[in-house]
Amino acid sequence: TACGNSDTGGGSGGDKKIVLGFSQVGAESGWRTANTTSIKESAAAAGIDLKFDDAQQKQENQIKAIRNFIQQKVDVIAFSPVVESGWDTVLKEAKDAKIPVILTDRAVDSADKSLYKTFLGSDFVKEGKAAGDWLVENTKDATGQVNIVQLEGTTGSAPANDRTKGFAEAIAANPKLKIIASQSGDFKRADGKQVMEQFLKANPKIDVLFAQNDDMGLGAIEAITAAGKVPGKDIKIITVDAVKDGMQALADGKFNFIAECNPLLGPQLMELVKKVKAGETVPERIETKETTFTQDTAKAALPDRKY
Ligand code: GZL
Repeated sequence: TACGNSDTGGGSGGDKKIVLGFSQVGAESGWRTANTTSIKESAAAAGIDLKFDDAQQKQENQIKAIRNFIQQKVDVIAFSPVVESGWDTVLKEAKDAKIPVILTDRAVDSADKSLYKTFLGSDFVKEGKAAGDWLVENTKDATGQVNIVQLEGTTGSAPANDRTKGFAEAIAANPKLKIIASQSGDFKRADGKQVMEQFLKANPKIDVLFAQNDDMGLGAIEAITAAGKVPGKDIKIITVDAVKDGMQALADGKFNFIAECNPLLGPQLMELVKKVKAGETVPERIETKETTFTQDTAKAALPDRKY
């Protein structure tokens, strides 16, 4: 018989492209933009046919997108869940349709680990702990109470839950450190500014801001400056992410410390997609490598930052 290309699907050797359905959280921050770019560029480089959906930070849009991917019979589904809970039903539908699912960036709280093949992303508790450890180290000589305000990420999201947890556990080491106000700024610059304005009105003495991403910290700088205070001096600012704008603020002395959260997950995701499509086993958890920055190390690192 003719030995032309049999239709072996997207696996190795087949000539059909792997089709990946990806549901993205939205476009809320500099981190998200960099993450989306990494995913799109890596899919193209890997020869993977990417179906990309932006959920505008709404869980119902992500569920709709995943159902569409199931209808389209994509080879693999990957997504960054905007919140931790409420995924079991749609993930069971993907499992019943025999479409493997990969979690990237954020986790889900499903007890049933068979609903997804792997979770590729950062350890957000560690990021919160790194922020808290820096503050403990840098307030050792404080005489009175150190008043902290906290801008939390999107309510119900894994990064907000876990950064809050990691930070609180770390600062318990110094009883002078007190979180006097904490509220979500939804990982957005405008919301961060608004909430910081409220914090400033309600609290005459604020010593430290922990913003759970750079964008909310950058919004807060506008509010702090408008209130006649000096960011980085009158109010110390600690953030997470280390996107370019945040690293610039750190180098300029307006931020004091950043715990990096690496958004460049694209290349690893595409390797996992190929392995999962080929039926290979993959580790159930792959933790992103990342570091932290001070004002001095930010100045040195800025010229080479990719995002
Ligand atoms: C973290 C990611 C968070 C970033 C924010 O992995 O989910 O969402 O820290 C982004 O900047 O909006």
